[in-house]
Amino acid sequence: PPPPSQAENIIFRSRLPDIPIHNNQPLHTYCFEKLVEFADNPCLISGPTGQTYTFAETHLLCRRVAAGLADMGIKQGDVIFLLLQNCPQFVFTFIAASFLGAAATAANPFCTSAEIHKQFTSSGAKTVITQSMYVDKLRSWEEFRDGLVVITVDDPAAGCLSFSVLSSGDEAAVPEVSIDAKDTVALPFSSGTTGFPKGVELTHRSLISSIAQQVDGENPNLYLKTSDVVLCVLPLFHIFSLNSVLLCSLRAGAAVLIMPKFEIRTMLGYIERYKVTVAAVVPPLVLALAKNPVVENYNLSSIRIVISGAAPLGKELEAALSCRLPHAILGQGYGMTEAGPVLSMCPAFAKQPTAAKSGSCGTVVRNAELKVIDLETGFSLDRNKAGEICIRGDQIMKGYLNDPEATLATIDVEGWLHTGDAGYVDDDDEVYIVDRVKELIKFKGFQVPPAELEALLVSHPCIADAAVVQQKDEAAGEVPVAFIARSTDNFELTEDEVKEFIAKQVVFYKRLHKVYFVHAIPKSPAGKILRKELRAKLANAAA
Ligand code: 4UV
Repeated sequence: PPPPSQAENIIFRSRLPDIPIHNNQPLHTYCFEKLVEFADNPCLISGPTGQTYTFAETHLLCRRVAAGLADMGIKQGDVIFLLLQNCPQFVFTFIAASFLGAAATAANPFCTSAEIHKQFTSSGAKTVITQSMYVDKLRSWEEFRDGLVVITVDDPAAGCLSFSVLSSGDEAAVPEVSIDAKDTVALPFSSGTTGFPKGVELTHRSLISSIAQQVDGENPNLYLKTSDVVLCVLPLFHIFSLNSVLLCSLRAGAAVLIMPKFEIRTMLGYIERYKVTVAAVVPPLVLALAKNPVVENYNLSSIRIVISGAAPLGKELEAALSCRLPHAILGQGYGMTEAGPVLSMCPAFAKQPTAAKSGSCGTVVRNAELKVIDLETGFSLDRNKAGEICIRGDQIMKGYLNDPEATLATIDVEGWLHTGDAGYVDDDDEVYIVDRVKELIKFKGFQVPPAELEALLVSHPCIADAAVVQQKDEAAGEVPVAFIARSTDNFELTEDEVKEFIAKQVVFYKRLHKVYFVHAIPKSPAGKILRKELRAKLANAAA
């Protein structure tokens, strides 16, 4: 029989009133809508070179690169592959794709050749924009041998083109395309609540909605000023940095200080030199800022906002950073790639700030609905009751690329996106995350999909069955550990051999930290791994 239905959903909304959001335009038009107001202000600052591009120059370069891509045959609907550390060219190419009605997908350049290739084929990308030091990761691909166009932003490696073929395009010759707000413009990869990484279709409408929810209106939830300098140290291939750092700054007229990679002294030096005012960080970075003794040698007094996201932030850590940065507002954003990504944001970041409690992820963004559902019944729950967090609004993804089944499992027929996060909303509308009920493991905020590691493990001839779950870790938040059932006649397989077998095939943050040998992996009658049981085993062992 069909389950009994609930008469009415209990829905939570922002403390801030809804605003008009003009999300029926292309993303680049929206981002540069107020260009004339701050055309000559700094837009992108390259940390290593100090080179600064004004908003006008950035806009011009985006159009030139769009024309350059068009000259190379990139058309509306195509996908461009970015394999880059943070750099200005990432920005030019991403926005250029928007101009053409194309989409960009970006991968972590530290990934292995095989990992990158998976995303490349699954995204259907045509052209790769990268750095010469990563080209070796592409050389073994059949596509490379068959003439794949690879463009490098530095001196081109053999068989590659220089970025100047794009940046010397004729800005007056950007093809006119008619872009539908429901067209995909960004294609980040995420494993969501289950399985392998999938292309997340974020449309012009979703991203505009998400940016507007943060920085638009009389009283923006995340108040960015034209005088702000926003630290871009988190990787732009991840949605947190792409959306809340880059795109929000473009829209609001704030400067973005681009750092190719994290190194504590370099970062502190930049903060001091460029007078960074807003820092988007992940909890391990909060740890470094709060505890590393070198911090004492730098003047960080320019920082007025620190946004932490992508993983849980402990209260003690937040308090420790507060001591170091007494003048800054510290708070969290809660995001999920599929949700566009921001679900909630600290209300103390608003132009007219309201208080947020330590440990909370802020309040749900405006122009959106959030509910908390009972994990068993699916019924929505009242305040202070924990269940699965669901979100609805124009900002959420269109769906997973070429995967209607996974889409349907994540966005229900009423348009609610199910996050796989367990949490509650308190009496002050603040959102708290208490657990993750999906498979996903987060190492320093990086996604580690267990299904991927399990598939690799069972490909080993001595492994009969495997399950990967998270174990709590001081430095990384969580680390992946494996439970392994050996094939009966191969009992000599050791922990180190298993770790080594995986380490060779994956990016550093997916490496196994521990291997537990078991007789059998606990499964439900339907054959699903009982991850809760395994996680409980680890928790008991630690206690
Ligand atoms: O898909 P994803 O890798 O996406 C993210 C996005 C994070 C943010 C945070 C603030 C922003 O302003 C923004 O633009 C993007 O992490 O991983 C999604 C999962 O990460 C966990 C949670 O399990 C999500 O489903 N997570 C994200 N933010 C938090 C968090 C948080 N503040 N506290 C606890 N867990």
